[in-house]
Amino acid sequence: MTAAAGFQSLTFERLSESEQINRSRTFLAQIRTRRTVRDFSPEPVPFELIENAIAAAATAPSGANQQPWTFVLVSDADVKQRIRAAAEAEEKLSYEQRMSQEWLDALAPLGTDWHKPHLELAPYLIVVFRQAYSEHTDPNTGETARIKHYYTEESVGIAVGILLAALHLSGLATLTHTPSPMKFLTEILNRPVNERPYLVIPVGYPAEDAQVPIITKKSLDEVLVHVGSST
Ligand code: IYR
Repeated sequence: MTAAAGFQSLTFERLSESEQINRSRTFLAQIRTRRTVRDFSPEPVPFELIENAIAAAATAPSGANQQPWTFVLVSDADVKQRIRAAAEAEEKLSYEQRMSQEWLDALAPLGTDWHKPHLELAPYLIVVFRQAYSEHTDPNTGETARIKHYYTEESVGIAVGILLAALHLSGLATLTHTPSPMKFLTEILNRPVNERPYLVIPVGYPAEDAQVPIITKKSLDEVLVHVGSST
């Protein structure tokens, strides 16, 4: 599969310090403008933007380089409609019966509820699956062996981070949607049992009147603990 075929010298572009600072500041400024969007326009999106973002995500580091991800790209209106209907059925139960008051209170500032029109409106849904393990069939004996995968949660999380950054830098809006339970995605998208639904990401342009909650991110002081001196 993906075993290293030995070693080769690293290709690494050493930048001048001023170029490093420039790139670092530019990226920070760009990524700071990312928002989770729930109001989408049905306007189509250039396909290459989606393909390139998924290709970028697929460069992520992963446990034993096993690349335990599958990105199912849905643009078919009928399939999007089925995903919306199934997600709303689960979410309605969650919001009305399964989620604790503490959870509902924590979510209240985001203004979410069980209605998920974006699952139909956004031109693309990227449904991310995590491969808990894989299978290899010996071409000679026909025997199938199960291959253990390592750190799949971390690996897919990193890939999704790159995916969201790539889509944002391409001028697109995304939503990280976690319907629960997500088993309906396996059924609708006909995925094998080793693939576990991880996240649904509607992608597109924001609606013209898109609203987002007024929220803040923690300051650097709150998230960065430095052991050592910063010189
Ligand atoms: N999965 C639900 C609820 C939800 C939960 C959390 I934690 C969020 O940050 C946002 C939503 C939904 O998608 O509405």
